Amino acid sequence: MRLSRYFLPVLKETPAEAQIVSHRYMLRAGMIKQQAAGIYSWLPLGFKVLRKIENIVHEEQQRAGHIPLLMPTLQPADLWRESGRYDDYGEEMLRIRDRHDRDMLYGPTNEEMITDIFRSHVSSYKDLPLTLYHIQWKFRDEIRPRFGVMRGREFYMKDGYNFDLTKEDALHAYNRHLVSYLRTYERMGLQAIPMRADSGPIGGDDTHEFLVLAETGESEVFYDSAVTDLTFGDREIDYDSVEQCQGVLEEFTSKYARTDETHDEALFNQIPEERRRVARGIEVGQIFYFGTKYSEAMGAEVQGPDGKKVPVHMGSHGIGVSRLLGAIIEASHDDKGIIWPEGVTPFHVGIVNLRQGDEATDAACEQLYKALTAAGLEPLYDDTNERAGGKFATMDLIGLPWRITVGPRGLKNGVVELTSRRTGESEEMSLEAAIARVQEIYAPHMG
Ligand code: P5A
Repeated sequence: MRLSRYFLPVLKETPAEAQIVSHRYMLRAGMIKQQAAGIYSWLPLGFKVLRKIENIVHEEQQRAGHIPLLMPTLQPADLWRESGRYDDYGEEMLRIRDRHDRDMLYGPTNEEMITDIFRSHVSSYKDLPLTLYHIQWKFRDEIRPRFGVMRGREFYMKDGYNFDLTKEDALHAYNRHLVSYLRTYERMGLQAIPMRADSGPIGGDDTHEFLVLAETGESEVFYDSAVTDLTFGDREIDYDSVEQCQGVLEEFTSKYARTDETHDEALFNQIPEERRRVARGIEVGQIFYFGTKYSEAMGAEVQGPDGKKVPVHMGSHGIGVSRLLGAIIEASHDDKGIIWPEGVTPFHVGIVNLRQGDEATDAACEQLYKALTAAGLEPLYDDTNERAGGKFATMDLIGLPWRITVGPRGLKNGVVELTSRRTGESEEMSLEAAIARVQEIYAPHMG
């Protein structure tokens, strides 16, 4: 993309309403625009990152064997009357009446609707196990929407639902989700720690939240510092293997890590003092096992091997896709702006032309731009007439992890400069070497 033809409405001033760094940078970098409290337009740069995150979530869900579909944002109230949650959900539910006076709502989650789909089409245990998921907008009329996309009213969520014949099978689905979430967050450059949590209005006893440690996080968390040494890495997991998934779950959840809702001071105090941590975290996902709560209420039954009808065991699993943008920025920024991890960056590399209009410099930038594009990478070429300082400031703000700077002086010596946004370190090299280096950096992130 050439910056002169892009739509990147960066702000010079820091917007007064933004209290935390991710919100400030998302507004300043022209990624989002607030349209009403907790409701945002996603401007091109923000939309690009949202799509990258969404794609990683899709890939990892499907790797784990989960099947995508798409349910609507608007739902009939009657489904929620069946589960009993229409009244329970309270003020957070946005209730709408259509022209025929029918009660509708903007879905805050989809347990009821997916259960309805299931009971309409599945009647035998032979069709199990089954996990369906979608990535769709949700609405929760939060009492205090704040921190930009972090606590929105309209927000983008991946929500998945498993249907199993037995509790054991459903617990395997739970474990499988935990494993696939670990992998999903790591691909985004995030460490998200699974913590024992409280199930709230979704219900059930078994639940873990995934938290990214950040001072601005809304949740207070308590953990054994040993959990932060764990990484999923590039291990290959057979998601059908009960033992393997169980093994990973035990590895990642056997150390103490809890949110304030489930915190147990006596247990916490058994950890050696130097490893006890009290911190804050951002909840980027949550998984639940709730058994037959919805299937019994809504008549989602299958015929078992003995011919008898039984309600299915279910769980649900959510990832805060739009919230993740805020969480990643909270975890990765400096005082100049965002520092995107390679896995989610909106453009792979920025090209800064130090002397727009200089024939040799323009030609070298064009050559770079074309070669990077041909290699399947997406460069953002600042071909505007802005002075060099302004170009650098914009690149630093929008946070592309790599920048290639091209100027007449370097070109005379046959070099351009490759700079890491994270370390600030620069290296001079030939144009060809810079292209090869950027390709090499992104090789692990290309599909
Ligand atoms: C699991 C999927 C559920 O709703 N039902 C379907 C279950 N879980 S949850 O924990 O309530 O939400 C899942 C994730 O969505 C994100 N989230 C939000 N993001 C932005 N703004 C909000 N107001 C908001 N509320 C929830 C969180 O990341 C949460 O973990």
